[in-house]
Amino acid sequence: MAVSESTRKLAARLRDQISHHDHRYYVLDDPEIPDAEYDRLFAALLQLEAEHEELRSPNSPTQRVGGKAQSEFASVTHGIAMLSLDNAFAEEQVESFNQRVLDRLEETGPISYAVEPKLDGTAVSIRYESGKLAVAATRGDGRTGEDVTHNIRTIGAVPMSLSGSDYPQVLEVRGEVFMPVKGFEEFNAHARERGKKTFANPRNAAAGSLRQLDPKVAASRPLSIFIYGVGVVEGGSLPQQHSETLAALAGFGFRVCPENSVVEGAEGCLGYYRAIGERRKELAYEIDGVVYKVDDYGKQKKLGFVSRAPRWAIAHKYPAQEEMTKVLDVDWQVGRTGAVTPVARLEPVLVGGVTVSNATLHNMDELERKDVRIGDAVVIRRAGDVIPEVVSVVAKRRKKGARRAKLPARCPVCKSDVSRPEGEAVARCSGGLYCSAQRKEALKHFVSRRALDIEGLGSKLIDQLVDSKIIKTPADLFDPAKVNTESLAALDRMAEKSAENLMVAIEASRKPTLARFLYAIGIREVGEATAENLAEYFGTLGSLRTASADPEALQEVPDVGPVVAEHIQTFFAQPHNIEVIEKLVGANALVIAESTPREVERTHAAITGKTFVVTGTLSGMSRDEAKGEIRKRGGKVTGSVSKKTDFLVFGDKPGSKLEKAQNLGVTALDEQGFLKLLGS
Ligand code: 5U1
Repeated sequence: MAVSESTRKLAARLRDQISHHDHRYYVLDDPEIPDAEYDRLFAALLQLEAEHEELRSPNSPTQRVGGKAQSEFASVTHGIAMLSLDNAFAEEQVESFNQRVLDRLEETGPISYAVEPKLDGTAVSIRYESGKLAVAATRGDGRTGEDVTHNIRTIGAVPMSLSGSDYPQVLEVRGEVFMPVKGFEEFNAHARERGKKTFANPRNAAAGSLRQLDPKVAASRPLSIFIYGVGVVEGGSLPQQHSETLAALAGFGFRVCPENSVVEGAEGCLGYYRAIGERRKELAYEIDGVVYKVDDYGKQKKLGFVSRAPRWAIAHKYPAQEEMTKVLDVDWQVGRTGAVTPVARLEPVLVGGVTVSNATLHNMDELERKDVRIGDAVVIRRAGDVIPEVVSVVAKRRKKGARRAKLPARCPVCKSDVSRPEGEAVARCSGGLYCSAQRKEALKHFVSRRALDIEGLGSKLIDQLVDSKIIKTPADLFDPAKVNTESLAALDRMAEKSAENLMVAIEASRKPTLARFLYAIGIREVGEATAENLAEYFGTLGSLRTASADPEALQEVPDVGPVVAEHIQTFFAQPHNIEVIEKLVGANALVIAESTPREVERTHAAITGKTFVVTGTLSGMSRDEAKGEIRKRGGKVTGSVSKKTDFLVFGDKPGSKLEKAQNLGVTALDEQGFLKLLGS
């Protein structure tokens, strides 16, 4: 049956609406409608396309979930070659570059440079014809790349159709596909948990996702893109300045890096390099440098290029985050929960300006999968605040006699049995609190900033206090016969004044909230958000203890599933845990600020039953107040964004959660939007 005009119009309207909301969400980080509303639009279009074959189109937003798998990668010849960039590693090289530009242009005044971060992803060219996405290709050798249109379509930040009407009829844009850091870390953590292969770095994650014949794979990965330039432009024109072209591209619906800017001369470039370098750790995406481009296209043309790199641009690299070194041995570290983790002891190597001599191998599964052996040459990686890790073995360099590390049968610290249940990645020491390593880690967690927050009680002091047998459990910290100014002052590098300060800090920590206390006692898999939900639900430690015998009751609490419920049950069933808790609260060592469990007002339809994450600094209330308001209305608050999150409430400096939410299709609300929701 032919499709009626009204159905055709309805499909077109739905496509326009969905594209508009994709842009608001993925490109502008500023969604207009809640998720559920978007899902309804999407489902309506899917249904129309399912009912009427004529309405299906490769550029429909429904294709973002992954269309048909390809049988091979076709090759695509780039209309204009995709250039590469020369690199500068030192300030003098940037000054020489600027001087060469001035000399060739026969100018003396400062040159305006368009500057932006250089992302560590994979370069692509995307061609639009009459405003519609036509073909997308990898860089390949610069002249010919692979057709990855099917995968590029799955990236929410890539428009299927251009906005406005003044775009060139043929427009090729160039940019970098990348996997935001948070998405990468969560992807790997998830893969690790399931014993699956992890990605070495976000760059490989992006490249690997594009090199898939089945677009459903790319659709399931949190990819994004920044557009940084153009190739072929026909049937229309763009501004004469690179910076203005970027603004025009943003106007057509592309995502350009928000950090892009214009600076004057080499000094301006170096200032930008330093400023971005300082913020490198906090950016939601990995960068390996910044790029300086002569802003004026007329000048770019005059300068031309040599071989495959333009004379008008240069990449200024930051110190590498990956280096090669040798594994001297594999040590075994015992964590708070008894997990026995292999740690590679390395020939010290400078990575990103810091000497690294140890790197984690995560767990036995990873060690075996990566097949790291003692004596191997390995690539290690240190990014942001994350612990350095062994990424891969340089197999070609393996020498005869490279030995496999063996999981010790006994805990290297307390000599208790180490067991690794069949099929599990993690091996554990069975010593519990008998094991001083577990005790030390448990104590470090107990006093940490988000737990009891005892300032000045750092890792080395805890080691000393445990090694010198002054304390064994958290309760001992509050026992004046054990921890006092004299016993503290007798420790290494502890002056009387520091001992006094520490006693004041211990005193100040005596009134934790129930949520902090529950987080501090270190029940497995009870993070801050779960601790808050438990505190909110049960109100008192006593009620939680009573309920702990009943996993079903525990699962009534938002965020608590069968695994966490079992951990809670196991924790409260251990006599030694009860003994510590009773010492802590029994003699009023700690006075826990408990509350009566709140009868949740189940009246607020927009919030009840929905899952929220709150991030960044809000101006009109604290994050805790915001969470309280959500809970009052029957909403749940969790700590990290996942597909199950309904709303992300974000304030200033939202960090990578916003990016993650954007990539997962979670509705992000700024403070105003949140207040509206509260009031509605
Ligand atoms: N940000 C950015 N990355 N990047 C890579 N701009 C940029 N420009 C490039 C490349 C290869 O090339 C043009 C200068 C041609």
